Amino acid sequence: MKTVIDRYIREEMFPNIWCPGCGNGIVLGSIIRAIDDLNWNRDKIVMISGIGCSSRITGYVDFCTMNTTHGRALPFATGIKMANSDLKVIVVMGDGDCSAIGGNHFIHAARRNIDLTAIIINNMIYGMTGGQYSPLTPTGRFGSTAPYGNIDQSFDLAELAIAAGASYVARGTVYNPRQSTSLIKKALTKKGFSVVEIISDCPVSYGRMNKMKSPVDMLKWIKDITVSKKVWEGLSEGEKEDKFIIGEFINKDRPDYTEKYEEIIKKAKEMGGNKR
Ligand SMILES: Cc1ncc(C[n+]2csc(CCOP(=O)(O)OP(=O)(O)O)c2C)c(N)n1
Ligand code: SF4
Ligand SMILES: [Mg+2]
Repeated sequence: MKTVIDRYIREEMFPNIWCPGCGNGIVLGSIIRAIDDLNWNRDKIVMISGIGCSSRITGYVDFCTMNTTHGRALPFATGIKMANSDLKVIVVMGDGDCSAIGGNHFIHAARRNIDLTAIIINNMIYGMTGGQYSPLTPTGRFGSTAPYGNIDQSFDLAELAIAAGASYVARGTVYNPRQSTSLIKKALTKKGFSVVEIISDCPVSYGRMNKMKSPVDMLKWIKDITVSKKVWEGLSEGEKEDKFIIGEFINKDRPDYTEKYEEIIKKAKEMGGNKR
């Protein structure tokens, strides 16, 4: 019998490239379940990604997909949404893809509040290229380019998205795929720029360098470092270090960019090209 997942994947693209125990497949499952719950017409769904292990996701799903260049998934998605605002546009990015090379695109997409859903698979490392640290690698953690520990302060991606103007921001983990599904579902139905960061495991590049011997160890670690907002509020400052809040951060209404742009087109037509 076919599962929900089977109904949405491109079987001809399998086996996938992901290492055993990688969290990317769990996120793929959460995205598919969210879309299936919404019962959307798959021909109206466009999924865009950049480059990275996580970005391979667009190869495996039977929607309209584009695997673009590293860090540039949001500009491609912006163009598609502006050209046809009826489409449901979903962008899947890695932490490096979204917050390093694509960091500027991320804050400006949030600032414009363009009606897209960005799903960031945050494994806290450049998985595909061998474990270089990213702007989301926690301070003190190890990477192939931080053999003595990362001295950089990492971004809080959710706070960054909120400050830049996103309408919906949430964080889930691969340890809680059901919660991730429901957060993704809410993001997909939200008008404006919606962001769901999913903390994921890369046992090969991150786990090995940070003394986690197996994917199970990594999942247990993710469970330990993530807390609800309520639990967070009861923690001491020391206990809050290295912990991530999971759940919903913001859900607000603000005019989205495609609507504002359509109003401008209407106005320009009404004024027959006269600017004043
Ligand atoms: C312009 C450009 N710079 C660098 C690269 C090399 N590169 C490919 S994937 C990647 C990092 C991927 O890390 P992340 O976005 O976190 O995705 P992950 O592999 O961890 O899922 C880099 C630096 C590239 N392909 N293109
Ligand atoms: S290197 Fe890491 S992120 Fe890439 S497929 Fe392997 S486990 Fe997954
Ligand atoms: Mg990564």
